[in-house]
Amino acid sequence: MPANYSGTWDIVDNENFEGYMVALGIDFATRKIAGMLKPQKIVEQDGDSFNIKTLTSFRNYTTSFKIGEEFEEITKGLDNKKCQTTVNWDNDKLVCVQKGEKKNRGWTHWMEGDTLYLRLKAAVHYTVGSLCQHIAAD
Ligand code: VL7
Repeated sequence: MPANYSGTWDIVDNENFEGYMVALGIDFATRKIAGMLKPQKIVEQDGDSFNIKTLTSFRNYTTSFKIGEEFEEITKGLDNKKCQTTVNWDNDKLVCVQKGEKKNRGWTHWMEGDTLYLRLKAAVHYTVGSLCQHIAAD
């Protein structure tokens, strides 16, 4: 049985979000707005099938994938890039690789107790960790 990430999660803290956005080439004005946001995540999971929504008052972003199946991801409303994306299990961690223009791009989700974590990375020198809190299960 894989881990179950389903639920509604409120991000309570971001670490180096600015550095991650710089690595993606996001312009100054957009970074200032985005840096203030505390997105909410809604994860719908059916075994190895996922739908992850990241919601804010500014922009929303949705990804759907099946574990181990590469798909074309357009990071619309973020840095608007095309990636060949694959998500796999690493034990109970969700590990995403986003192949494309930016090197070393991807993210990892894991859970500790009632807390969901997300680390996003792009390029080599910039990482962002988002600390999220589990607020309600489906
Ligand atoms: C993606 C933001 C910053 C541009 C707008 C800010 C809007 C919210 O990849 C993500 O989640 C994965 C794992 O849960 C599933 O898709 C989150 C948000 C990172 C990157 C770029 C700033 C413009 C922020 C939509």
